[in-house]
Amino acid sequence: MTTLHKNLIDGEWVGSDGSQNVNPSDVSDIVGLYARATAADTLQAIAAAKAAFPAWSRSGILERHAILRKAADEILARKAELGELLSREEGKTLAEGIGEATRAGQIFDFFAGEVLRLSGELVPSVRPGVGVEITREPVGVVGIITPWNFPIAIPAWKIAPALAYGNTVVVKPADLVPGSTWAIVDILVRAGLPKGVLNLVMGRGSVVGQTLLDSKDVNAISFTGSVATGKRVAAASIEHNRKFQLEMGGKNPVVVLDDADLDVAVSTIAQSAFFSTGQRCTASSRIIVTEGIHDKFVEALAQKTKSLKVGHALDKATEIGPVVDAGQLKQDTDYIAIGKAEGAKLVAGGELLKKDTEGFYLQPTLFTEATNDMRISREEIFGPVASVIRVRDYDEALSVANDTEFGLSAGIITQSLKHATHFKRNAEAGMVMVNLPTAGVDFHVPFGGRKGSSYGPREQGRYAAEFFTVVKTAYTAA
Ligand code: UN1
Repeated sequence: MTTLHKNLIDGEWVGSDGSQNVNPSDVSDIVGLYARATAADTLQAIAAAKAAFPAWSRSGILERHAILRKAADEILARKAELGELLSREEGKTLAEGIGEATRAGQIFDFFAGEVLRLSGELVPSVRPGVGVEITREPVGVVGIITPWNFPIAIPAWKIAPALAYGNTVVVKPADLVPGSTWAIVDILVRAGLPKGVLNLVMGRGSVVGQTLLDSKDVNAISFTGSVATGKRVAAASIEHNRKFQLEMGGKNPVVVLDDADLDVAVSTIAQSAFFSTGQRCTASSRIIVTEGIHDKFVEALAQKTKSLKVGHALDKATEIGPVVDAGQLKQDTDYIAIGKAEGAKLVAGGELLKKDTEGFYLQPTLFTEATNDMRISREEIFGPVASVIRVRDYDEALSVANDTEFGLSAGIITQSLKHATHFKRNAEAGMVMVNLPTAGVDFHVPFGGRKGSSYGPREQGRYAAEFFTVVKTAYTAA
């Protein structure tokens, strides 16, 4: 019999029935049974977080440091097992799963350190004899809503800073991948978190997510997911005068100039367009290539794309795992049909694949001769589908790169210092990558985008303090 993984509310594991978490590499493999929270459960979780806040927000820094440290140690010690769980529930390869679990451990480690580095400023007042202290205080109850594509790293990079800075949390993981979040919540509780500080409510967005949005007791929401849901988080949060942070989508450009090293161009772009099955908001989806290198590059990238080994996520030889589920697969194949109908040329992939196990297997797909006004160039596909847009020169490349509603990550492959420097300054994106994939970021520096990709302060690194704290300015007469 499969054990039921329950929700955590006010320090108690609760829930009596659950739904099955299915492996996208093999739909006959049930990863586990996970409880479904109701609206009433979610309200209880919020109430528990609210009740736990006064004590936790005043807890000693060593207590918070020790808990986060211990969690980091356990995540890192169990990275192989957690990575496997992640790959089973999400479908990215085992190497990617273990890499992501490692990243989660490093994030807890980083924020354990940040707890010990909390500081403020002491400033002289303009009035003699008066002192001014500027400090940061926790925000309160933080609602965390996470997507399915990074089942452990994204929950980690929201939960760790929330707790480090003294907030209490209600976390709702994506319905498709509850297992990884359940595992880190279990680890944190055993590491010594007091009851009510961290609450886990698994279930549907329309029930659990909506209850978080509607609650006046949720003081901040950190959300990563779709543009449509992000807009609802924003509207509901304005209503409650609540802080919110959104990380939504991307349509990330990578520019390849005539002077690019061809091997670097092909390997970095294959990596950021297709690895993790292209299911990253940082994935390269618009490959903007200048005339002189275009044909040579397209031929090499098409060949590389065809050579990528698609298969079961846990098979050691697999380079590209399955798509996460039937719904996402339909979205991907719909966009492939749209690309063809729009007149883009399909040069690699595009077909569903049959494997020994029944799963959502799709060949990595490359279009060429795309234009920037096609839907495949404007809308986020969120699958292993990328297209090449031919341009005359650097100036046209930059203007095409910036001609998008999104602005998360932008890349350039060039050996020219002049163009790399100009691109770093002029790309309208939160992150710029020179001779590197647009996806795959460090865990200790700010993450986030501009324009339609993101809203609010940056996530990760020291900059996370901006969202997870509020500033207080205190004046004292001597
Ligand atoms: C990465 O590219 O390393 O949902 C991270 C996403 C992003 C995370 C990307 N929030 O794809």
